[in-house]
Amino acid sequence: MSKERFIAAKEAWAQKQVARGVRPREVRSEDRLPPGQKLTTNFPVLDLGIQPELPLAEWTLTVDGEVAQPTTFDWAQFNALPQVEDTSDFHCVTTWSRYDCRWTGVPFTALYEAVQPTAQARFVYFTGYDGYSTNVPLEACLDDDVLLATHFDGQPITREHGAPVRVIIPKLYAWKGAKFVKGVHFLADDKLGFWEVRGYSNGADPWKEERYA
Ligand SMILES: Nc1nc2c(c(=O)[nH]1)N[C@H]1C(S)=C(S)[C@@H](COP(=O)(O)O)O[C@H]1N2
Ligand SMILES: [Mo]
Repeated sequence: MSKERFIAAKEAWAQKQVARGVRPREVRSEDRLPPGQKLTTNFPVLDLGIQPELPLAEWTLTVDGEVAQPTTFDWAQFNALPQVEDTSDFHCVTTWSRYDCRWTGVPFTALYEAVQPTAQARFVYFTGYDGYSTNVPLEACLDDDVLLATHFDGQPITREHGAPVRVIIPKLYAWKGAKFVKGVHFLADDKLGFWEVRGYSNGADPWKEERYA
């Protein structure tokens, strides 16, 4: 399937959800599974039909915008940043959740400290090598479970899951975490990403079922 047709099909699906009036529930789930989600033990792959091949020798991550130290990291420089491991649950808006995903990588806060955002920075706009983008309030990125992950369950992240580096923001639906991350742009004003301009909620809180705007 061509990229355009694939995206069109995904958009149609999202439109249908909006048309059906998929709305947050009245009562918030009390357990670990957010409302409207089903637990899965496998790991589905969601992408735009492109899984870019990114040799580590050519890979870079550019961090710029409202920062004192705009920086383009190569693979070695990126891996020289502090590392953490964090286990978290993964919630996709298409209703599957996966528990206990063990990620290793650079905490977002380490990147933040490296580039020194200005007082104007309030939003983060992430881009991927596949043309993807998504936007998140800066405050949400500063949680200690937010990572630019290089490893999943102790192994380098596979290509289909976003190699070599993907963003993980466990408290939001997974579309807010860019796979194949290429750029992290600190912004004063919010700028909607790929799915956000196509009707997905900008809030994306699974516990509030913020699926579609
Ligand atoms: N670059 C990029 N990142 C992306 C996506 C994408 O299509 N491209 N899809 C998002 C969506 S909708 C989800 S649910 C997760 C899926 O991650 P997975 O394929 O590892 O399950 O990645 C998110 N990040
Ligand atoms: Mo998703």
